[in-house]
Amino acid sequence: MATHSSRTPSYDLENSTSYTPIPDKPAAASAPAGHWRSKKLFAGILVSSFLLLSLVLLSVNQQPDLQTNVNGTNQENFSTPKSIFPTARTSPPSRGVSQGVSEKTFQLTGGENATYSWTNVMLSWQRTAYHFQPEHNWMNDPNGPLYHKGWYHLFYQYNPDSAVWGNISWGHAVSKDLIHWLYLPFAMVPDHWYDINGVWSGSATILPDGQIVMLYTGDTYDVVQVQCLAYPANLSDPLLLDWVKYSGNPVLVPPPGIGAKDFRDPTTAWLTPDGDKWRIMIGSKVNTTGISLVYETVDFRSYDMLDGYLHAVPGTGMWECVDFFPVSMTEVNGLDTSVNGPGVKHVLKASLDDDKNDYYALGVYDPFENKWIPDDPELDVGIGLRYDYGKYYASKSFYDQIKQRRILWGWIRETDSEDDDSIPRTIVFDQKTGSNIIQWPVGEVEELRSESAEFDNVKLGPGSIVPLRVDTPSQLDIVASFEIDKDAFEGTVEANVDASYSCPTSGGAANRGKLGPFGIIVLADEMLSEGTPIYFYVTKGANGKVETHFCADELRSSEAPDVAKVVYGSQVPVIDGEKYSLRSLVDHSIVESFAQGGRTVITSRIYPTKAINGAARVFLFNNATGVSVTASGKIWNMDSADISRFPFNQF
Ligand code: DQQ
Repeated sequence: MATHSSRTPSYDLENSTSYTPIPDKPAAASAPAGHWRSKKLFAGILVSSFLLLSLVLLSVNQQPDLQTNVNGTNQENFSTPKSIFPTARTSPPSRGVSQGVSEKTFQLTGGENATYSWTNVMLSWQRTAYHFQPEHNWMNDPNGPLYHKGWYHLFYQYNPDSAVWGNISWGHAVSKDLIHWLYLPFAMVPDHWYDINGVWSGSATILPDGQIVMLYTGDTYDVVQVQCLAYPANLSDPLLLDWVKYSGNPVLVPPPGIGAKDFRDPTTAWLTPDGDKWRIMIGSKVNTTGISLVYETVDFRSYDMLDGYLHAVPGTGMWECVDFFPVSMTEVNGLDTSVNGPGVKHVLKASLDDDKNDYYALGVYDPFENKWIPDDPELDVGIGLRYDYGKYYASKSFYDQIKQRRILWGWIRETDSEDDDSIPRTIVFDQKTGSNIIQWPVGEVEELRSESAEFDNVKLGPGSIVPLRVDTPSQLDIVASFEIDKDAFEGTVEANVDASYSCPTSGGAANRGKLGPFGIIVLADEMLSEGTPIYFYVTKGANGKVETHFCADELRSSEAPDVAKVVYGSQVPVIDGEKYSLRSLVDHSIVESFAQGGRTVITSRIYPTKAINGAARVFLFNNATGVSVTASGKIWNMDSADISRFPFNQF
């Protein structure tokens, strides 16, 4: 029985409406938007294997040319009618670089570019409402996050002139709560010989006496990567408006054996065991081995390089934006960067330039030997776990001394060039598994939750789909848990289970197994010609070995051919007795999804053409063939964040 808040009607099974989105004739594709509301739901629950079959069939062939017929027995019923898709690939771009926004251009496998006639309605919809992004133009990595005198500060790689990377400066914004942001004037621009080609990424260190040290990479006039020091001109200014570049810059140049273009992105500093020196790390590579160099300093002006590397992993290529921080194995709070000792593990993270993903590993840091040893060499940095299995790169963490938590920000790239930073996430060690971290959106994001609706014990038989009513389908916080029917689960074995199941190569939610997929579909249109399933896929072999995968399937996220559409995901640990649980933050073109409380995370960047504004829908689904699934959860509409210029005239 559904329950609900007093503010909105809940998803109510008894009064629910049926859903028949797939026409058996192309002409039905133009049915009025409200059509689906008119049919009564049999026994209160929509169990539409028919529909799931159509989802399967529609998803089978996901080449960018969506008019390709599928090879299914009901092909004439389910193939996408040619007429309902935009055909013009030659129309002029809707918006362009000159307007501060770049067009999407996605390279098809054949090498040619595909374009689509994006309308301004579609493009405007794509701009997020509660993720941080600049007013205009290009942004990339988050830089030097810190908390100072009542304000969270975020700096970011920014091109003031255009919507493509270049002329990299440090944008600057402040927030009281990590959600609502006020833009400030640039903190730093390329104006010295040592950073004239860009004020690249860097990190902040707050010294015990409150001083703030900012280290960043400068790209010199002759394109050499050097490290530079900057500091606030006036520490008593809560907004830290003015930054001074140290007159002795650069403070570090590439050491012998390191390429001039392979030496960047200094970390936050941590103290040596004696507490008399600071150490920083810088990412690099030697041939194809990714490495982290460590330097010691007393004053941040002169440095000694320590012998060897903190760590190196062959074959991982250039390590960008390295990060190194402790996590507690016993406490729930985050740790300041210099903490070490019993009950502490260290996370080493590298952003791999080669594949543009953020990889981390848990390990133990020996500060005397200056070595970090991974707990599991098979899950070493760059070959094992990722922060996020979707679009998420160049992340940086910082210690929030006010709330004793470690907060992580990442850059959410897209195939267009308007980029966002993720909702800040807390990071803790997963004390239940002992083998991964947990990421979770900061609690402050819940300030944006408004009306909600609950769904309780929705029974999803094999091949079923249930619509959930929401008021603002482009801005949602969805929490859902799923239980597989226990007896059916015990009795189900997939003798031929593919031990190498992986979301990216699985074919997506169309690929049916006995125990999955099941989950939610967001940003779908009512005909399900567009939609992004976020789901679990469980495999259980004859030997009883169970694996759970958490995936996000973008294959049908958009009818436009000029955007990337892939299936993301990875395994997620599910401990005995746990339900399968997910949370998805839907914010227009960004969907951040967290499985099992944040053990596995996927950020999708999707560009629907129909499933936008009021036309978007949300569904629960179970496309498993062998088991029923029961779903419960809650959906909140999310307000927009206030992100605007700092109102200097009011102060
Ligand atoms: N972006 C910065 C570099 C960094 C890269 C330049 C990662 O410092 O290595 O914009 O996205």
